[in-house]
Amino acid sequence: LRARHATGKDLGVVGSIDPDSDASEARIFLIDDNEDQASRLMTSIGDGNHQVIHEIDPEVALGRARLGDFDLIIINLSIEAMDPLRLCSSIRSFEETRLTPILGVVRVGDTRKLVRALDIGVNDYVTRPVDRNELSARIATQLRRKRYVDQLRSSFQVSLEMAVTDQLTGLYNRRYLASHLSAMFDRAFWTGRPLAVMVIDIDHFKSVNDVHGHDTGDRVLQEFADRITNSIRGIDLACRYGGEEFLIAMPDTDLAFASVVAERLRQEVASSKFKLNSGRDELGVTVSIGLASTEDSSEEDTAQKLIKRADEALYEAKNGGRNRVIK
Ligand code: GH3
Ligand code: MG
Ligand code: MG
Ligand code: MG
Repeated sequence: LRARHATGKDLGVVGSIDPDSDASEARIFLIDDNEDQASRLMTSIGDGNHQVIHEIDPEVALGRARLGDFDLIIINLSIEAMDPLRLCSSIRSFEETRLTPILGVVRVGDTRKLVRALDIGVNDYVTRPVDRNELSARIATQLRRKRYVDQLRSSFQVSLEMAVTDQLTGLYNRRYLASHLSAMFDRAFWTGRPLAVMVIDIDHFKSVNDVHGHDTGDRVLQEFADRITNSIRGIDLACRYGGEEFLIAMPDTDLAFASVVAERLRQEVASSKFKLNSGRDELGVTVSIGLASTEDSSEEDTAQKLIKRADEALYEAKNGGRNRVIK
């Protein structure tokens, strides 16, 4: 399954989650204000293909941790230049490092500090003197966990986007519109700033399918969706409302301005042909557009009624001969 977001971003293939995927070549950030201990640790970590970056100054480390995109942060819990627990809790609180595993290095017997560190969100620890094999094993475990969380987050993100996206065109789907239009409508009502709705239907689209085939029809829908995306603002919400019917909700837009946008889109579609089979053929397409806005809303108006009024205007545009905008 592939999906395109309204911005044209490719969402990629929805991957399966593999917690055992290769755990080598991680970026590890070591925060330790003791040069000798740090270099001993670096040698101990040194066997994997990991890239280890050491920072001796904890204050500087705070900034670097946020920017470094690290897979694991190892902190010497005996640092003196800063309270190590404050360092850990800061790293936990930053958005960029909220989920980055932290491995503490503690002195044997420093149980009180260890308990507090674990409480703050340090994921695991090793005691000094550090056993090389134990360190490797604990690093591997944290890296595996990190990869698992990353994969889980990105596939969740993809699922979320797919649930609100129309697969063919990459525009939002009707479900997304349903969940957002009421809020846009309410906001227009409370702010007193108009919300305009544009319903667009491709003219004689059935004959595009009949003459050129369903695949060509699909490509026309995709190109038309791209033209819509290029002609609206970031705050506008464009969705595929039905088969060859699209809806654009435009906040802070009165009927007069919506007409200008609609007329520009109608003309753009009518005047520049759609390219088929990589440019060898071209197809002329026209659209009919119906408009409505909250300017002429009464008290009992709703988002659904607003769409209905735009639909009625569209119906008029069709009856009037198509390739036109009616408000
Ligand atoms: P009108 O000017 O009155 O809108 O005529 P029309 O032919 O566009 O309208 P009609 O509702 O009769 O036909 C719409 C067609 O759109 C029929 C349907 O097969 C086609 N269609 C709907 N969804 C898709 C799709 O996802 N892909 C393709 N290729 N065609 C689709
Ligand atoms: Mg129709
Ligand atoms: Mg149509
Ligand atoms: Mg239709």
